[in-house]
Formats: sequence, structure tokens, C-alpha cells
Amino acid sequence: MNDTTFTYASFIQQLDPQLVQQAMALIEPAQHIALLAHEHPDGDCIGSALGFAHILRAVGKSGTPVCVDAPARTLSFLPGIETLQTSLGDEQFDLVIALDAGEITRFGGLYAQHQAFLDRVPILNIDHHISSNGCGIVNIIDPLAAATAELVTLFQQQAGLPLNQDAAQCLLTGVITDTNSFQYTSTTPRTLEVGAALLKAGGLPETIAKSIYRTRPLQQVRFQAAVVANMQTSCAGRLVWSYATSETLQTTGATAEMDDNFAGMLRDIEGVQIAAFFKSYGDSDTTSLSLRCAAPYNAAEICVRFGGGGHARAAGATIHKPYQETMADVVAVLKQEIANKDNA
Ligand SMILES: [Mn+2]
Repeated sequence: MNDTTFTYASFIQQLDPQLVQQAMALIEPAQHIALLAHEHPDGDCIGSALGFAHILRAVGKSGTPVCVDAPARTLSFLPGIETLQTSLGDEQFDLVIALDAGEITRFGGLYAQHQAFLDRVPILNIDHHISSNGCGIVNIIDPLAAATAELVTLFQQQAGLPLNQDAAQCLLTGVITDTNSFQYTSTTPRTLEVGAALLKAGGLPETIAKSIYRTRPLQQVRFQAAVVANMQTSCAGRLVWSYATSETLQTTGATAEMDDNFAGMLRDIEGVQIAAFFKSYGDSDTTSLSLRCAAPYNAAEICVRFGGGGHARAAGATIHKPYQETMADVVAVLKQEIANKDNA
């Protein structure tokens, strides 16, 4: 313990103390620890891996964050991002901490490259997905946590590990990105208590929000404008759809990953109950559909009919047809869906 440790004895729901003890029994004897973030990384898995690495370094261990894919440019402000590796190198680790996914295959190419090693090394798994089975010999899995970074912070607090400013900044980024700035219903009083602990340790929400939410490239804004221009509505504004193609990228100068939740943007238009966004980049015979539905419409049910899936409110599908044809097929189904419910 040092003076940067803050202990919140009042945390509403503590982690199971026995699990914390079992996890510490893995960490204490380990010297070289790899911290895995899942493939197609987000702010939570990267923030958790970097944050945990800072915590371990503060107690004299070597913590190596690893992710097979490069994180978004918006995360480049994170302290320690330059220490992120894309492979497990020579596999000289005596413990692996797998973060924000409960299946080892979710770490993507890392598992393919280092399968024998990952099958034998002790793994501590920390995750908050309801579907997680746990891929460790110790699994701290709590679907009530809004972010894996919330669980890492709770673990740090309960284990009495130090929390310096760099660790706090990384973990706060995980919590902020997974809750969309504490807006999602996954946010609990405990999430805010964790946020308080992270701010107390020096986390700077302004720096995080500026980098993640308020630094949009001009091309991305032009891309969004093109998607708005391509928008069509039907059913008195209850149904809305739009699309983007390789040509849209070309004319706006944008790149595919600048597609920043366009389906959600369409859904947020007043009166919209079903929003569909179609995109076809590269292969013009393949179109991806992102669907957002308000009750009583079920996005997953609709997407399953097109070979996709997801959740009731948000789902998707990949359809092997050009975008005009896909859009005509899907929009016809969506109009029928609204007509059926109206007549029910
Ligand atoms: Mn997460």
C-alpha cells in the first residue's frame, strides 16, 4: 500500500473476497504478466489492460498490455499506449490476465499464434459480459458491472493495490466509453463510486471526453453529412434508412472506421421506430445492415431472416447482394413489419 491508495469501504457490491484472494494468489508470485485486450478493441478492453499494467508496475512487476488489433486513434492519448504489443512475443510470461471477454478465442489472432502457450499458462479472467463462461483458472465475471474497468478498479480497491494517475486515467476511459459517459442503463451507483475513486486518484474526464467525443476529423463530418443526405423515410417518419458505399468514402475522403454509429444517429431522429443503415465498402456484392428498433419491433428477429442476429433493440446482418437490391428487400420487410403491427 502507498499513499495513492484509496479505499472505499462503502462500495455497494464488493467482489467476492474469496475470488479476490484467489486472483491475488496468482498475481503475487508472478513477475512478468501479460494483459490481454480482445480483438477489434474498444476503450474498455484497452483502458483495462493499460490500467492494470500501471497498477502492476507500481508494485514492481512487469505488466505488458497486448492486443492483436490496433486501437482507434482516439485512444492514442492513453498513458502507456506505446507499450501495447500486438503479440505475446517469446511468451516469457508467468501469468496472463484476460480482460473484457470470457472466451479465449475472442482474443483473436493472439490465440491462433500462441495457442500452446495460452493453453498451459495460468489465466486470470476479468469480464462483465453476460454470455461469458470464463476462460481462466480464476474468473471474476460480473454482468452487473458497466465495464471491465469497473471490475478492475473494484479489484484494485479490495486487493489494496496502488492506483496512480496513469492507471486511473486508463480505467476511467474504460468506464466512460462502455457507459457512453454514464448514459447507458448499465450505469449503477457502484459505477459512479468507481468513477469517484478514479477521479480522486487523478483521472481527468475532460481529457478523455475531448479525445474520444470532441475531436472528429473533417472527413468524418463530411461522411456523416453524406449519410444524412442519402436518408429516406416512410410510414410517416416511423421508418428511416440510409446507406454508404465505397463511393461515399471516396467523395468525402473518409475511411470505413469513421462510420460512427450511423444507425444510432438515424434511430435518434424524433418519431423513428425503425432505423436501418446499409453499407457496402470494397466488395460491391456484399452489404452490411445495421438495424435499430424501438419496441414492439424486434431487430434481432428481423435480422435473423437475413442471416444475421443481435439484440431486440440493435441487430445486424451481412447480405450477399449489392446495396440497392439489399436495401429494397429489407425496406419492403420493414414496411410490412410496421403494417402488420398496425393491423394486429
Ligand atoms: Mn466492456
